[in-house]
Amino acid sequence: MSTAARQGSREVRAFVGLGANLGGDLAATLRLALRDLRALSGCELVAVSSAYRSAPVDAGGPDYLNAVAELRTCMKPLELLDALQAIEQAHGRERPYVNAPRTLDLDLLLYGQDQLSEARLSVPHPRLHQRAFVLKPLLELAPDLQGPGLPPLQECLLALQDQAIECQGAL
Ligand code: PH2
Ligand code: MG
Ligand code: MG
Repeated sequence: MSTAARQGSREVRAFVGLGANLGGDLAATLRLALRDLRALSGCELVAVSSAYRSAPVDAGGPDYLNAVAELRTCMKPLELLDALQAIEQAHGRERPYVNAPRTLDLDLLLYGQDQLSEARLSVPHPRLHQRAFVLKPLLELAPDLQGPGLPPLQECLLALQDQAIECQGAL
């Protein structure tokens, strides 16, 4: 039995989107972020998608490199959000305006089948099903995945053919 199960806390399958479009070697940044996710107590890094390059969607600046990580966690959603934001800060994240280019973005995409709508956090991520840079790596890890309150994700991805995205291989 895992420690979480012994202590009575629920283990949840969560997915985190990683993105970067500032600061030089984007793949190196994402690898360091994965190292930081691996080091979180209360989280196990279960799987990591390939890295994907794409132009910014609804934003400006250089191309992004994105990936998705699957976690098994006994952290509560806001606790996990705090941990993700601390990692972003450690990588020099600044927030001058909405959708500004960023050294590192870590988004909590899904937290089991939970639906949350709080001031700091909406889960599933509200734009998850409208973005190929999220769906492509997410469905690479979990092709049959469905999110609570979301339309069928494979169909959503098919409808986003206009969002060009290029697989760059393993991180
Ligand atoms: N993130 C955004 C806005 N636009 N576009 C791409 N391609 N990748 C991103 O990660 C991204 C974006 C806001 O978080
Ligand atoms: Mg984001
Ligand atoms: Mg974010």
